[in-house]
Amino acid sequence: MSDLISNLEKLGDEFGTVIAPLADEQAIRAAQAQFLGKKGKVSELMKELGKLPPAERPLVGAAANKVKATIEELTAARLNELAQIVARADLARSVDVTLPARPVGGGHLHLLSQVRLEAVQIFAELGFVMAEGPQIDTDWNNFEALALPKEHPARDMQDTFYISPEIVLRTHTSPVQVRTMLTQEPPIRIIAPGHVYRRDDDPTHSPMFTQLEGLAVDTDISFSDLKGTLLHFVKRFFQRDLAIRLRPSYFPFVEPGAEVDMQCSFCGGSGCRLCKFTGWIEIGGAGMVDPDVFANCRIDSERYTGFAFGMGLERMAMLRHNVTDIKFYYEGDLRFLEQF
Ligand code: 2U9
Repeated sequence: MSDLISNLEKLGDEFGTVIAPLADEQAIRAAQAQFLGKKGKVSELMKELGKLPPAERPLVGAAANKVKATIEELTAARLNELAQIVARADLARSVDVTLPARPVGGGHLHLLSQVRLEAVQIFAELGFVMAEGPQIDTDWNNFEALALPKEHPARDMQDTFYISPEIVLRTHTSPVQVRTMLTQEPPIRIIAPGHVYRRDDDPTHSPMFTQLEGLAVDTDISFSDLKGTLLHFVKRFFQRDLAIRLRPSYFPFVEPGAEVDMQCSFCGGSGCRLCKFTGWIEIGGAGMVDPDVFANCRIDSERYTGFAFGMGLERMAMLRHNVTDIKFYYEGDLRFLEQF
């Protein structure tokens, strides 16, 4: 019996020696398990208990409990010691508060915002002032004032998002020009950028996109002013000496109306897949403001003439930066956004 008791007592000292060099909690807990675990050293010795006469067993049991308590105390003490070492090292660490902050990954404007600001800036240099309006507007401002008749396909439920029979998500930024003419006297030179909504969805069309429309109203505005303005814009925006052409076309709010093409920026006009081997790429529409539209906006068409134009900024950015799908603009994928 006394052998067993002294062997148990020795385990306490042995445990102390084992954990003294250990410097992390995991190793200390593992050592504790080697002594106190189910198959640990204390349990192994206790297997001898059954061989002793019953009268001697309580003494050995008491010795075992004592050694268990010793091992637990030693464990707690060593862990406490380690925590203090860590805390002291933490306090000893000096912090240089004068160091400059680590740079945060720099963000930048979205490609469409950049293109929009740039376009507004180019027109501002020609005397155009930016004008803005609500994205939800009346059927009258969006369609009626622009001489878009009730039966026009654009007014169909299939093409336009109606909030109610008289309220729509604007399908173009033209209601901004209507609002401006109703509240300001000519001369007017405005550029209206902003989101517009149409029920369209494919690789080159999105239900929401960004338009840039312009309007100039004055006593002597001519079609050549329109062409000169657009030519200047294309040259500045693409930073190339590209030509433009105006092809006769019909829009209810302009007369005459035209589709605006620019010389293909990809092949320089010699013909490629992008321009379908025509050398020209369509970038928007334009024309002289229809007298009916002037009448609706209380502008005297005997005294004033004006030109208007419109283009999609997603398309302009696609052409300048070779963006192949309009969805890339809106997905928020940094691998796309960080390129610009
Ligand atoms: C008023 C009077 C006239 C603006 C115009 C176009 C022709 C045109 C399209 C270009 C590509 C729309 O974004 S797009 O799909 N625009 O073709 N826009 S004339 O005419 C106006 C606007 C307002 C008061």
